[in-house]
Amino acid sequence: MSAKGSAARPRAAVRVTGLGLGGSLLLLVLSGCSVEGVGKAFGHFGWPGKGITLQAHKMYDLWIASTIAALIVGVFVWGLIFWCIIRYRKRGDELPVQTRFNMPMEVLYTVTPVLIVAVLFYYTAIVQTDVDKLSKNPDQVVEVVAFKWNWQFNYRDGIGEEANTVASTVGSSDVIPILVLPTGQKIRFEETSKDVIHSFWVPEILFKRDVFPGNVRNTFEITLDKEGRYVGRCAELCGTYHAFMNFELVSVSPDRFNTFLEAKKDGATTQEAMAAIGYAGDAAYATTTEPFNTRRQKNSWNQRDAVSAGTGAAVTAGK
Ligand SMILES: [Cu+2]
Repeated sequence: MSAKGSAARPRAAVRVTGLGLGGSLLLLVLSGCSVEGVGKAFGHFGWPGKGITLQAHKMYDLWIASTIAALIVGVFVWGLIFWCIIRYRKRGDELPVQTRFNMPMEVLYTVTPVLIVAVLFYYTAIVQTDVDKLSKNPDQVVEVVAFKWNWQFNYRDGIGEEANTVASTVGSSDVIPILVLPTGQKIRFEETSKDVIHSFWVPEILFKRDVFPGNVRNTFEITLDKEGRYVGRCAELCGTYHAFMNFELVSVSPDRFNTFLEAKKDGATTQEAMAAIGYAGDAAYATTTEPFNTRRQKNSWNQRDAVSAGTGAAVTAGK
């Protein structure tokens, strides 16, 4: 008995020390020390990067920190497994000491996973609440209207269905819809669909939300903190041309955004308004994706150049 007891105690001590080390590492990581650095070194653990909104950065940190925590636990467990395999490998026909109950170990086995889950839950709940938060007075309100198979973006003068659209951009078979938005401002999205369920998704925002038809008006807010042009997609299988239901988010400084919006309000086309903020010529159109050719002949899925009519319309139509 005493031999078993003294053997179990150092092992338990090693385990507790290991857990303590793991826990402090987890805390260190969750406190945001060098989360981005670690993420970069490991290809962001499958994510597109740190994201382009304040909300995305929080989700990114949570994802990387959780993955690191999981890896720490994983490495510790793998270590124990291999240590046991080697240390207690079969050396002869003699049976090893048969043990049954070890209360401290049993308690540790139960408490440790519960603690890990609790810590993950705590940080997840905080980040989720933060990402879902709606401000009382957003700086911009954009109504996202999805339909088979394109997007319309309405710039609104207030919150809710009763507000008015002051300007809008829309996509067609020939032109990818462009959504110009300012950095550093709280932007509220209000989503509605004309037909089936779609989903608004910009991979760099690290976020997507379903767009429902009928009375459901899904909302969310973001604050962009990086300028650039990013492809947006429909992330809910909505029909034949779902895969081609793309748009482009153009993130610009507030000054340029105001110029764009004023131009649109004055009746300019989306491309003229894009030119007004320095995106002239080809740059006035989407650069991250291109329109899908909807004029293909039937049963010609693998055929290139199967255009029957309308070639060349891409630059003029759909403004
Ligand atoms: Cu869709």
